[in-house]
Amino acid sequence: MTSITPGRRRRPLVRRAAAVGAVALAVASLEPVAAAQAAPSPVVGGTPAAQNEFPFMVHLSMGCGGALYKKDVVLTAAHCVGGSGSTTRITVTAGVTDLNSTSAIKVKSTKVKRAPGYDGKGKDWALIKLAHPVNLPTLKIATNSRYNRGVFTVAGWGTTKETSHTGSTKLLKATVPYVPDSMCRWNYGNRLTPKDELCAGYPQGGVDTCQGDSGGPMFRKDDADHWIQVGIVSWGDGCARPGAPGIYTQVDTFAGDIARAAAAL
Ligand code: 4AZ
Repeated sequence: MTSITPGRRRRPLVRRAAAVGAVALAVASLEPVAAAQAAPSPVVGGTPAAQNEFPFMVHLSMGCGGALYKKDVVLTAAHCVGGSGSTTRITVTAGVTDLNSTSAIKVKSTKVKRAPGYDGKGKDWALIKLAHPVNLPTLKIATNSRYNRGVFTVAGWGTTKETSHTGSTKLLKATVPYVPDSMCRWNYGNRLTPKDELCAGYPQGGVDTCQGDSGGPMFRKDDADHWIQVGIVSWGDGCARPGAPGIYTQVDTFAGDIARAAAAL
C-alpha cells in the first residue's frame, strides 16, 4: 500500500476541487466516511455538448473531469486526487452528457497514480485505473508541441460562473484560443510554470473553464482531423475574467511520463 496524502493546497480561489479530491483519497483505504459530494457543474460561456460528440469525456465523483487515455485508464489533474495508491472510492461516469442519464456507465477506480513530485506548482496530472475497461473511444495525447496553438475545445460539468457552487448536470463545451506564455505572464507572472502549463482564453474573458471542470481535457483536431489532447484543466484567477486566461497542464511535456505511468498502473 503506497502512501495517500492530501496534496498541499494553494490558490484557494481556484483549487477547491483539490481539497475534495484529497479528502476522497485520504480516506480511501481507511474507514468509510461520507463520500465527497460532486458539485454538479460546466464551463463559463459554453453550450451543451451532443451525445457522442466527446465520447472520451468522463466525470469523476470527487467533482472533476477527465478523459479516457486507455479503455481502463483516465487522465485527470493531480489536484483532483490526494496521492498515489489503491482506492475504490472514485466513481467514473462515462458514455453520457447527462450525469443523471439511466444509460450512464459507472465504473469504480482501483488505483491512482499522481504525478511524481507534484507539489501544487506545475505537474498537474494524474491517472486513475478503472475496475474494468469501458468500450468507448480514448483521447490521444500530444507528444510534441506542434498542436499547442490555435483554438482549443474544452468541456466539462463545472460551474457556469465563478460565483456559482452548482451547475448543470449536462456536459457543456466551449472553444478558447491559445495564449502565449509571454502574454499569460502579464497576469500570472511567476505563478505560471511555462514548460508545464499552457494558457487559453479571450483577452476580454467571458469563456473559460471553472470549478468542477478541473482534470478535464483541452483538445483540438490534429492534421488527420482526429481529436488530440493538449491540456488538462488546472487553475486560473477566477473564471472567464478579462486578462486572466485559464491555465492547463501542458500535456506534451508529460506525455512520456504519462505513458510509462499508465503502462505500470
Ligand atoms: C477550478 O476551480 C478551476 N478558469 C478550474 C479552472 C479554472 C478556474 C478554476 C480556469 O477547478
